[in-house]
Amino acid sequence: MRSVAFTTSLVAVLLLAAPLVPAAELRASLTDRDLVPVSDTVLILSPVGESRSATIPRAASPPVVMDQVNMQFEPAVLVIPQGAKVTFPNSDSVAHQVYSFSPAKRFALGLYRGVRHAPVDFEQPGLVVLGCNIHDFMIGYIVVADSPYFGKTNGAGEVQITDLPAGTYTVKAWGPRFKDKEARVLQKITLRGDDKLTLNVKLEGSLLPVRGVAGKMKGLRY
Ligand SMILES: [Cu+2]
Repeated sequence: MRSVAFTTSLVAVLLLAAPLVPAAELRASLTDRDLVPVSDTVLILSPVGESRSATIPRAASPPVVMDQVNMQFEPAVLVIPQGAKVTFPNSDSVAHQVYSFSPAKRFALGLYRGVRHAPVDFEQPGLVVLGCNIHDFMIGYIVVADSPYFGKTNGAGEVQITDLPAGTYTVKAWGPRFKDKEARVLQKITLRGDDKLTLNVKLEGSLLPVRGVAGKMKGLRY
């Protein structure tokens, strides 16, 4: 009887403690070598070694949206976890024909307006470059992350990633200004408990000039 009572109270303590499990967070700020903020850039924290077991199980979640507005993909850069589904509604009055030839996901959606196609599965991590067969200038990016821990820099080049389990992570980045299609490994970090880590990263090497893929077409109307 004593052991049952002990077990019961231990369970109660664990339940009470559950909401208090510490989680770490990372704030990062990305600039180019001229200290210009690098926006619309995805940061992925991939657990390393034993830390991989900290990865939360893949849960079925509603499809993420990659819209088409004013003949641009919206958002221009979308980051999703591996296994996520994406819908590609067309909010324009003209029809689009969305496709990708990227190794991480080849697909093509027949010419359409509105919501006509079923969500697309993204099972392989990597970069998926989107185009439209009708409008060559349309370009969008889906980054399929090999980890549920990611974020995207805002206009000031800043990103915050919260609820990180303790562990060691490889920090990787990819954005439209990168010349490679592979995410660039920035560094390894180890987070304990409720660490709050700040990284100020100056991306070495040359990046494509700032113009903004979406910005290029600003003002164009049809
Ligand atoms: Cu189009």
